[in-house]
Amino acid sequence: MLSKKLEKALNEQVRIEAESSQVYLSMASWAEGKGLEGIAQFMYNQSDEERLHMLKLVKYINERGGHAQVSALNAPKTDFETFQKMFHELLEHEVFVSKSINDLVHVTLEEKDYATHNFLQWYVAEQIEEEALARTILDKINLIGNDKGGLYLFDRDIQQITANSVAITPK
Ligand code: OFO
Repeated sequence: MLSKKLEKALNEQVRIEAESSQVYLSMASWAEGKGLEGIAQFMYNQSDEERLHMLKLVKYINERGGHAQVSALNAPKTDFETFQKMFHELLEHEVFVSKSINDLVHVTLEEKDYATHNFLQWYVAEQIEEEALARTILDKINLIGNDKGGLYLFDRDIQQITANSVAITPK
């Protein structure tokens, strides 16, 4: 059985994962509108992944005798100026999510809930991969600069990349 404090903290993370899904959906839509098909597909995939992260938490909370809450979400921004800035925002967002997962892990230790501590290790590992992926992409963007051919290839290749495939893009 989850403590009330931990249940509340987990529900807060449900909201953050749901908002992450909306953030990336908004990025996907912006990119699609700019004709950046590969980037759009990458963001749609990210959005789907975040929804799965949310669902995994919802099911865990209910399985442990809590009540997973589906709450109102903050609206994401809709204009990202340039795709370069958009990927900077993606990294910033992932750093923010990593911090919130860390805080949540801290609560499990305070509450001495080692089952939830164990459950959250999956998220800890996922955040390391997602941050690494965002940094790898930003490195590529810096390499491309304003080269149009480079941008074409970037947009073509990025749709193959997911957080779990970051290892295929060594520096
Ligand atoms: Fe939910 O994985 Fe990143 O944000």
